[in-house]
Amino acid sequence: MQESKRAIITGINGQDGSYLAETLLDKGYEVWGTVKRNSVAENQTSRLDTTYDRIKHNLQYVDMTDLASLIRIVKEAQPDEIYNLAAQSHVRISFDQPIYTVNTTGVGSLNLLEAVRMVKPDTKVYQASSSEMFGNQLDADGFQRETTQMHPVSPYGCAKVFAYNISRNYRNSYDMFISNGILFNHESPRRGSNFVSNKIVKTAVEIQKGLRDELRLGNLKATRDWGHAKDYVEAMWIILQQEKPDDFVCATGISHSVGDMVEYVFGKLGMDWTQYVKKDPKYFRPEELEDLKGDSSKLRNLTGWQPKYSFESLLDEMIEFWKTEL
Ligand code: NAP
Ligand code: G4F
Repeated sequence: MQESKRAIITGINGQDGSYLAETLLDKGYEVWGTVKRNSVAENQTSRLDTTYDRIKHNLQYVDMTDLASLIRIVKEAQPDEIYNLAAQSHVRISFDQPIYTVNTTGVGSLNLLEAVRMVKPDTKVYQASSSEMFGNQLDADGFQRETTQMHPVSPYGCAKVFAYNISRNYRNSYDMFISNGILFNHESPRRGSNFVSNKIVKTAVEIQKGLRDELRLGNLKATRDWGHAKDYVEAMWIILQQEKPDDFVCATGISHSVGDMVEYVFGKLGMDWTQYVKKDPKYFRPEELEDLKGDSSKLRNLTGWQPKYSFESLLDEMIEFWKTEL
């Protein structure tokens, strides 16, 4: 019988890490994961309820800024695949903590590549790249794709461009299997509640239940191409199963504004959003990425990947989650 494949997920307790752990376990993988030390240990595995019993012995404290801890887990796990998802992933917060963001999200990815190169260079590596790397650059048809120039507009975007480029450089220099998934925004009930989707849904449900009386937001005009994290972690796995390492955009191809999202969620809950939503300068960014819409033809044509969730079914699932949770 063939032995099961072994994968490490950095940032396994994040939104994507938790769904990817489920996906890989379902496919028969042995899953290892990294968590970062936190003074309140109880909350760290809150997204791992469905998988914890199967992975608890393979969780290790690792910080992306600590090369030694990365070397240790690669040595112990001897993985076939690594999914590098750990990052300071909040764009607005990257303006408050630019150096930490660059050290974790940018240099941290290089630390991982060095650990792999030193210990087990035949490991396949997935690098979690981002549509934030494009900044405000659009192709003539209004889409971003693999060939679109990258002009990031946040410290987070700059750090991700570094990680993307160093991944390509290691792939070419050392003949390593390293692929970038350039993922557009993806959400779920497990999304951090300071990202706009979960903030809108959670607060709207709280307002409906009489627990709050307003929702304070920044830019309502920005548009994003929002998908569901479950669809996108499947794409991560598909990307590492290709014959050759490469870079792929993953997106729905449909974009909506933050205002559209507010209107849909409040409408679903039977409320007039204009009565509750207030603009707050605190949530505007020093430089904003105005519009994102991805063309993922390369991934779709090569692998057949396509999303199962729509904008509406994604938000419906999030609304149902918060109605039960609150
Ligand atoms: P997330 O929920 O914020 O998860 C990030 C994970 O990284 C968490 O487990 C976090 O641990 C961990 N982490 C943060 N700093 C670390 C450090 N210094 N050392 C070790 N671990 C650290 O993000 P996500 O939404 O799942 O996204 C996964 C990856 O995809 C990220 O790299 C993100 O930048 C990228 N991405 C996300 C999207 C999206 O729309 N979700 C789109 C494109 C790319 P704690 O929870 O303990 O802080
Ligand atoms: O939900 P957001 O914070 O996501 P953002 O900045 O697009 O970044 C996410 O997607 C990237 C992929 O493109 C990832 F790489 C990154 O890790 C992260 O997952 O904000 C979405 C939009 C922005 O235009 C923001 O200005 O919503 C606008 N917004 C308006 N009011 C707000 C708010 N965003 C947040 N977080 N909070 C607000 O109150």
